[in-house]
Amino acid sequence: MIVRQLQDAEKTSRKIVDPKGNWDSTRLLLKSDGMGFSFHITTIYAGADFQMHYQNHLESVYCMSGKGEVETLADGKKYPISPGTLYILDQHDKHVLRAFEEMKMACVFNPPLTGKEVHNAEGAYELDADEIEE
Ligand code: 9YT
Repeated sequence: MIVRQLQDAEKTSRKIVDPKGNWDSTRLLLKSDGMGFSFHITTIYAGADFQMHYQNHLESVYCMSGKGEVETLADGKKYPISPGTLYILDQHDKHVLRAFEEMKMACVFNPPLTGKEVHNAEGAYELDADEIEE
């Protein structure tokens, strides 16, 4: 069994700060743990308004605190986010996330992140070299 404490992990390289200033994320469980998914505690900063498109990953996001909304760009639908909301990007949905106040989220990625990923120009994370099919 593996046990980790968020407060400890936040003091290590598990905590990644978005270079664009929208979020930080402490990646508590990673590909190297061999679970088939990764698990992160993400803070979305108040006023953040940014686009993501996880072309290479599926992500589920559970809101623990704060308020905001997520908009799917294919159909322009906006979904309010408050504590208790889970949104599931099962279609690799291109989306915009807005934080009306700071939000704390629990995020799960499949395939799992290796740990150092930040968004590329499309708002996606690149795959590890061994995950790319020829
Ligand atoms: C909700 C979301 O995707 N935020 C961006 C950070 C991501 N959760 C991560 O890398 O942990």
